[in-house]
Amino acid sequence: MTTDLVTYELDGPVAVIGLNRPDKRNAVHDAMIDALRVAVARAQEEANVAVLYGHGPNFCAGLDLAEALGRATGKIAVARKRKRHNWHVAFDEIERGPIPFVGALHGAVVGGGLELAMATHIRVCDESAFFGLPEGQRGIFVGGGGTVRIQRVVGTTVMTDMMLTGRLLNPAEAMTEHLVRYVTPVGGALAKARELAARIAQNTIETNWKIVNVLPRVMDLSHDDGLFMEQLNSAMARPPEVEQRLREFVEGKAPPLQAPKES
Ligand code: 1HE
Repeated sequence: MTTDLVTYELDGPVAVIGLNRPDKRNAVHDAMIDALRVAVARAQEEANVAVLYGHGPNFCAGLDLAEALGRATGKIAVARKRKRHNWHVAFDEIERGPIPFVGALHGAVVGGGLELAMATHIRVCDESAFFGLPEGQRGIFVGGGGTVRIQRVVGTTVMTDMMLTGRLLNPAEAMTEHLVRYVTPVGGALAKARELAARIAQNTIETNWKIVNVLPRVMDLSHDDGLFMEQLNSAMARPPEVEQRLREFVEGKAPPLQAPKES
């Protein structure tokens, strides 16, 4: 298994993971998923936060359509048993793992590329980014968790439009639809994502874990069950880290609140 398809760098508490198949616009084939999972697992062991970006002029052109054609024509064997989809496993490992991920997006963020981006917790794009779901044009359907992750964020109306018409969203529209939270000038997404990641790394590991794991699950619960889950988690504050953070504030030693700039 090669990991060259995905680059990995550890910058203090921040792991920086890059999709590295720019000649194919970082299209995702099975080997890329395997390499991504290796990088994600490593980041989850040794970093407090991770950044995910794409090498070359695009974040990711989605499913490798050549590999998909190979499967459709029987040139590439399909597994005899129906296992859990490897994209679902890989993207869940990102979204529901121990550390937050910041997505740095530019150029094409389409199809499975958008599904992958939506597995990250905060998304930054630059002005070159465009967002789309061209599955309808390709005769296929979303398969990387889009029906769950994208639909919950943008709503059924917007996702249906994107899929039926193939409409591309620009960064301003992506911001309106909550696909991204920050827009930078061209070339600025990775630096902004690293800046946000460095800020997130200052939180306790425990609270970051709760933020990325409790919030999406509470979204799926009823009012009562959601409040119960919240109570369980807020009661589960772990000393001594929490004691130290509270003491810093009470003794006037905590840094002031800071508001990250929009871009
Ligand atoms: C690819 C892929 C790919 C590029 N699979 N090889 N995704 C799509 O429908 C998007 C398909 N890609 C594009 O529309 C364009 O490539 C881009 C807009 C992303 C970039 O355009 P451009 O002009 O910069 O590059 P290009 O000339 O189109 O492509 C460069 C090379 O990358 C070329 O290969 P080459 O050997 O001829 O140089 C392309 O074939 C190759 N390439 N995109 C395979 N996607 C689990 S369900 C998820 C379902 C989906 O993701 S559907 C959406 C699929």
